[in-house]
Amino acid sequence: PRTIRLAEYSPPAWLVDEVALDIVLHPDRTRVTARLSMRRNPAAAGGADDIVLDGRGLPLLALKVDGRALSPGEITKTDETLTVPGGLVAGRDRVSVETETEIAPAANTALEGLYLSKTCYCTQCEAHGFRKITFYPDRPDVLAVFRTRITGDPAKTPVMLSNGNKVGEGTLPDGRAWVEWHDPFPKPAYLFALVAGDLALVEDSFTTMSGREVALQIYVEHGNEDRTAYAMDALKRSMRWDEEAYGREYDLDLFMIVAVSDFNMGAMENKGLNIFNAKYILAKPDTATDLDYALIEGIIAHEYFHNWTGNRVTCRDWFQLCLKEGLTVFRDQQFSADMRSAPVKRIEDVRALRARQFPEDAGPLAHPVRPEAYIEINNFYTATVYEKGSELCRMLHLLLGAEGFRKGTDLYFDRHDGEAATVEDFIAAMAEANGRDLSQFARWYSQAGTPVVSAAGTYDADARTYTLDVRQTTRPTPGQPAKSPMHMPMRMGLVGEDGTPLPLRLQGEEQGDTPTDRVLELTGESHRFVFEGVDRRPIPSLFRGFSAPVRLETGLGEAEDLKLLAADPDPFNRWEAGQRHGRRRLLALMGEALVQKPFSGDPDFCEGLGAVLADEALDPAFKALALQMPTAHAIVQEVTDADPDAIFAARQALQAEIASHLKAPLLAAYERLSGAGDYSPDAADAGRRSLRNVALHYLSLLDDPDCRDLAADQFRAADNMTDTMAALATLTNMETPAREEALAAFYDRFKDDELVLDKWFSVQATSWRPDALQQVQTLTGHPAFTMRVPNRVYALIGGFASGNPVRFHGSDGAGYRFLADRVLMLDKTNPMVAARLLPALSAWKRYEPGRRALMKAELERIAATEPLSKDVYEIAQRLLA
Ligand code: DPP
Ligand code: ZN
Repeated sequence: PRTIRLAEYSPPAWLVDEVALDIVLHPDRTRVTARLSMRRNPAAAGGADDIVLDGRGLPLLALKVDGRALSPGEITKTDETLTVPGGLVAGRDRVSVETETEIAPAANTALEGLYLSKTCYCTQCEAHGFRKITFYPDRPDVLAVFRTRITGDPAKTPVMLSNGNKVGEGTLPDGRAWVEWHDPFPKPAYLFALVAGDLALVEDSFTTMSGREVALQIYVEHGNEDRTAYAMDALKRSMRWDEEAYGREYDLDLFMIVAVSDFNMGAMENKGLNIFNAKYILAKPDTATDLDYALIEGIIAHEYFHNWTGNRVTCRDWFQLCLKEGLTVFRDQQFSADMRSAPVKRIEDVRALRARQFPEDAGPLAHPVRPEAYIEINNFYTATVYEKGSELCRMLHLLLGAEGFRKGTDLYFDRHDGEAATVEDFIAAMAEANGRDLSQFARWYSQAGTPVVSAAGTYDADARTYTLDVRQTTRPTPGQPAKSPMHMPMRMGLVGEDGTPLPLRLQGEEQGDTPTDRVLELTGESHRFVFEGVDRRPIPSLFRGFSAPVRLETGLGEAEDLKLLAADPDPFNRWEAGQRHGRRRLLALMGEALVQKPFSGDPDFCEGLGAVLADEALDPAFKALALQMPTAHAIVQEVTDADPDAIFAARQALQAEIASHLKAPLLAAYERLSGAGDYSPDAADAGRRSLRNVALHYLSLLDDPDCRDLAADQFRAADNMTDTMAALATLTNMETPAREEALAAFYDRFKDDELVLDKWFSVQATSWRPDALQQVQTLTGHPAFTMRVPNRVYALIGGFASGNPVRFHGSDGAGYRFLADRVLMLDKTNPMVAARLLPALSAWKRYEPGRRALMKAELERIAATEPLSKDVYEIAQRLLA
């Protein structure tokens, strides 16, 4: 397979001004005629350039250039491209190219291009799906105005949608129906969408800041209309927020969202016609958890925000993916923080970054936020591009201030509206709008790896000075042996033992109004900051709010961490101190597990957590996060020769200790927080449920008559899916007849509800019982299991491989073999989803020699299989390199 490189970018020789698509639907023989009004690109090289159209696996049924039919001998066609030789159009600056092809949506199991989700036609064109629909220069720097005519059987596809506005419809003499859509905004082909099916419609409207009325439409399967209210509300809040926060108004008179059951990813921001994985639209209290609601809100916002960051200003090439994704994730994170609790949202986002992006940056799949080479671009929709990409925007926001950042985005939109831009364009707009030099900052886009920042402080009581030394280093990553220092903001404070904020006056600064929280900029390998007028020994609270995506070595000891846990005025660092100490405890307990020593205790830590639990001033959602110990995955990143059994034993021991130490207050909290009043998915109620369910989790670890029945009782009493799932997850780990009863009752109640059934599969896949793999294998034979629906695969196979850190890593390697078998099976039908399962093996080098060898053997078995998709081939190669 060929490697594509950023350095090889060249502008397209031909542009497309307008495209007229004529699509006649049929499950096995959909006719696609495309008429492209093409224009020679003045910015490109010569006058003799060929016209090269992408087209993957498409038959060419007819081809006309300026109305003249060309014979096969006049052109070159491969399985990937169609080339009209430049000689045939020499001297002409404008050419019309018309092609006709035929595709089979019903046979499209890869779910890229045009496919059927149940009986509904839908498309997924990002990144390279459009070339599976018709012949086209399928690259994001070719922007065209689309006119799309769809013809279908009105009994089967009464709803036929595409981008933009509906400009005509009618019925043919033979009874077939047609509609025509026109999208006035030039766009790359990856934003094209088509949906046709028998769908129910839910409507609403939104008045924009300039007083325009926009019709809002959500299309779902019949029967799901009552699950759209939250998504619709989130959409309206997103539209308002983007006006207020970024001055961005919606630009068409119609905004449509369609929910489909079969979708490889979360959702897609097609212009005016977003297509969503149904799980990120549909919600009602008895089918969706609080997490589902939060994800719906965030993803609705994300796709909507793409209308400006991605659609109006798009990407020049796929290496610039972070330009739209990083910025749009940052915007959706800001939105959710405004809708909910900002500190809680920040902690959750950092948890996700550490869980998914840090391992990527530290392992064989490490790549810069803007990658420089790929074989299959689908493999680069990664946590690094998305989540670290967002962190880079967040750092700019901190370095430039909220107003400065807004000036930068205003300039960026003004300057590049209707264009395909680059990361350089974005940085230039930020720099120019603020008169700042961001050239060193730009290194974040090209240098992979998580910087490690180590800090050391000394207090001089006589001089009343505190000297803080910080150093940054970044370890080598694949292809990047030598690293340079980064420009990063370090938000920090100094606090007294009781958390009192101390003034931060740097040597040489005027006395006066001294801040107690400030942003210092790190640019060199090391910096020394001397604070004056420090009248007592301080504890440094560094990188508050996680102000840069680094691994921090604080140099702080147990006592200091416990003090920060008790009293740091920055909620993020308060949480962070507890996690740091939790990690310290887990590492100590793992050592004890390995030599089979009885586990030691840490009453001070338990007391510290108890104080958090008791603190009336704290948000329950924050308490829930503070009480949860670092995950097994996080610990794997901290050690060499990781032993999953020792990590599991240590986690169980630490949690059991916390549970028994805090049994009374946890029980009291559990009772106090028990469901009062009607269910609301809002952050306050969700936070209470979250804390109560953390209490349930802890209490259920105790072999104690007061706690033994809590989960089963909660399962029976629950009136919302959050509480139901928390109880079911707890029961699924337990050895009790109530377990089988609950699983059976749940299945019985929800067997016809595919989204809820996914939860039933994944809860069993993530059980820590020793028979989990056997259960998963049995479930692959369950009548409701299918490898054809990505959500189901992610629930069962993905749930087991990525969400079961102890049983997936069983020492006999059976879990690895199971995953590899499934990846190879799936590679034949849906390579994108197959490749997305594989990173479950990416940390293989971090495990003890036995597991390491077993994982490597499975990766080698995959890599040696032929044929293999580009998707899986590339990931397997990189993992083994
Ligand atoms: N562009 C899509 C997104 O919103 C990718 N599926 O992230
Ligand atoms: Zn996106």
